[in-house]
Amino acid sequence: QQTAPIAIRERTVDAFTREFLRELNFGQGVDVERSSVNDRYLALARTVRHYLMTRWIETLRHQWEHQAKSVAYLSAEYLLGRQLDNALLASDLTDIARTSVESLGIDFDELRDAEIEPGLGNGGLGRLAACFVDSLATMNIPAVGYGIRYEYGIFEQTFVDGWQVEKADDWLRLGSPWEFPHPEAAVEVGFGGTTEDHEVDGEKRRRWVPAWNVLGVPYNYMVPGYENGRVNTLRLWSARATHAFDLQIFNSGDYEEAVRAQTFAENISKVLYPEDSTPQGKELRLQQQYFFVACSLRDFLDRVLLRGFDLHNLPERVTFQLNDTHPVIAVPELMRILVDERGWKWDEAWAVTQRVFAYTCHTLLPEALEVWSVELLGRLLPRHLEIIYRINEEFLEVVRTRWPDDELRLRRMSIIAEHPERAVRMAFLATVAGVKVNGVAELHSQLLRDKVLADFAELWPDKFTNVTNGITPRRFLKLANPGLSDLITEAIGDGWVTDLDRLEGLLPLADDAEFRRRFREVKAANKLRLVDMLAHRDGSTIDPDTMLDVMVKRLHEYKRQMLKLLHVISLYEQVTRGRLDIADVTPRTFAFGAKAAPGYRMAKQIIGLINAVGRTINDEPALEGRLRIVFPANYNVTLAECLIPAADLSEQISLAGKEASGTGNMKFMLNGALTIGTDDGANVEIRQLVGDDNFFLFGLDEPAVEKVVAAGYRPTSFYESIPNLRHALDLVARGTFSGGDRSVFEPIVSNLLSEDRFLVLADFQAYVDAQARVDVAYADTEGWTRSAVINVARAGFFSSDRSMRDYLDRIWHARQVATRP
Ligand code: 26W
Repeated sequence: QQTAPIAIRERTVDAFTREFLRELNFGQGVDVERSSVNDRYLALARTVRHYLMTRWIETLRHQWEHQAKSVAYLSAEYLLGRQLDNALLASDLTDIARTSVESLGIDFDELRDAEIEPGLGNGGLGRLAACFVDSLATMNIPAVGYGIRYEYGIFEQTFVDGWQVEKADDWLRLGSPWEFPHPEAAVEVGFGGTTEDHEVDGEKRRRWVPAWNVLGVPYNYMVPGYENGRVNTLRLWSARATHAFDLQIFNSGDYEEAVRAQTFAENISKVLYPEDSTPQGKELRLQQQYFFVACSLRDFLDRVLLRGFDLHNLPERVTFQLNDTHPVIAVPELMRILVDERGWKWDEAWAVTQRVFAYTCHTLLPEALEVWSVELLGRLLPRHLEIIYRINEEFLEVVRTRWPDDELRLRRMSIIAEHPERAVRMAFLATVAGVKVNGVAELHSQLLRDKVLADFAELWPDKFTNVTNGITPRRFLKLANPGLSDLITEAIGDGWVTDLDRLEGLLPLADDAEFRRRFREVKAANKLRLVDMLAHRDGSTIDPDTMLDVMVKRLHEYKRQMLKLLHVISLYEQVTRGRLDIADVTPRTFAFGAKAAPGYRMAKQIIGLINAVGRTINDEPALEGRLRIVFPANYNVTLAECLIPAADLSEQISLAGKEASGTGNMKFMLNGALTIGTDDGANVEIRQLVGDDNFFLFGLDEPAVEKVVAAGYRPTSFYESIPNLRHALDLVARGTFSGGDRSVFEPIVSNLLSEDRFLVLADFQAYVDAQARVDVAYADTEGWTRSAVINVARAGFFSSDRSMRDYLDRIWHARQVATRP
């Protein structure tokens, strides 16, 4: 006999208000009059939470009873963005909540703005995970997201004299109404120690005797589906010291030492590593990875066992999707559980392990591929290292059978690299263990097959597949761009929110002058909203009547923020030297948003230069109202939601063959910006969908890049032969943007002139030419709007719902299960 969950409260303004006041009084201990904005925000969040709770409980119960196959998404990052708006949207309570709160004389928008977004991710990979859990819930797919509850998320970026300075992101400081801790369900995780043989029922077995343990406390987060009554779970783990530490205090009498040990344990989930793409091989990072993966596997397997399932059938119960290599230590962990703890034969365990993991690769940069030194792995996870060695031995046997006497190939494919030090190649381990390996855009998957993992693709061609990334239309259209959402809904109904292909219905309206006029009206209103937001946020002013040209993403040389900056510098140089009439320059606002990894020197230099150029050109009277740079600090999901809907031009200008997919490109397209971009990542697919007339393509493609590099690339030849490029670089070199001090930006200039790894100079002219085509197109207002509408209409493919369908069909083979009729 089960008790029904407490029935959902009446969906009326009065009921909502009663609940809100109860939360203020009983939850916060204040009355309305004396409540702070934070009190009110927390009460509002908890009120909305109540409405979702019944559905959450029902979903969990249903999942338990239904026994359908689940997806367990393992990701070290979830870049969630603000939760309140999304929860209101999913539960269709936005209007009720607003009316209710305003009836009490409270500013609703002020409460929404009080929320600090959980920035538990770096960039693309973390945001993708957040979009995926949204789609899984909306599509009624039994799924759980596992990850880490970092106490400090991605750092808060500030600028001091234009240079990036990082501040700790204390996102939990005002309380966190969206999480549900379950300390009673904590899981123990071991580290260090030794391995040994022992006997169980007369049989020899291997076991691991860890030297120290920590506890993983699960914190559950609701992941509400869009208006479908389903609420999935995101379970993030937080590290705590075990009671063993208390005992240590008692025994050793060294209280301080024992407390230090406790702090040590809790360090594991303290802070998100802010590097995205250059792994540092830091011990704590490996601890984080093993910590969350061990907790997650234990948690999931316990549930499977509790329901009485046989672990031999695990592949029918779950796929563990590995979000890049960060969770790959799960592979030896599952083997250890099955072989050491449950006494399975190696082959039996490997047969199951090989069927439950699938691996998504998110990069092409060789330096981004994680490797862990054997020394470190052996010290931290000695049993896992033994297991990895055995997996490698058996794998190399397979290679040897297929290619006898091919020593070179063996060395190339070995999971253990020998140089520069013995190290485990996590991407290879994932590829060997995974049922499937996927890239994140067509081009990327192709390059994985042909280059990065070519040997493996030759051995197992069927293992490789593609799933092009996607974005959730709930957050990135419905929430971020209410004006455009309403216009679309008026034209084609509201089915697009869960079936984004319906945007195709807008195609005929690209030729409708009245629709185009209203489309522009929306864009103009979004610009005003941005002007307002920037003025409040950091006091910067922008002119809403100029073209808004936006490049927002992590700062990385391969993404080539420098290419865009050189274009701006060149315009400045030509105008101030009188070689270009300012009247002939399309008025533009160049917007940048980018965080640099704190240890990435060149990236920080580039940020310094963008701000320095900004100061110069924004102060130049000749450019007043014509050219302006804005670089709001601390680009994050919240800022993206305001910037992207206002954009006219989307900059996606990475060197071809380097950006795995990009997802920002999709967000701009969906919000009616046109793209200037290279043939890279998902840009390729965007261009195929909108056609060459509605996309500004430029630059070398991937094969051409290969050729240029193979022939021995010489950046100086471009410097010498392109006067405008030379003038722009000379301006930087001469200290024009650094008060005459030539040394400040010298590293940037000399790097571009000597190495220029990402061919900025080689693509400069093509980029400038493409920008000239942008100017011509923009001058034709009607034509531009038409292209923008076509971009929106063709964006359906990039819904993360479609990505989920592809994962279901190609990798997971799980089914959708409706919680409610
Ligand atoms: C420190 C080690 C490390 C290495 C790589 C940390 C994080 C990474 C990520 C894979 C970087 C990342 O976010 N990659 C991006 O993933 C997006 C989602 O698939 C793609 O759209 C981007 O193109 C890719 O750069």
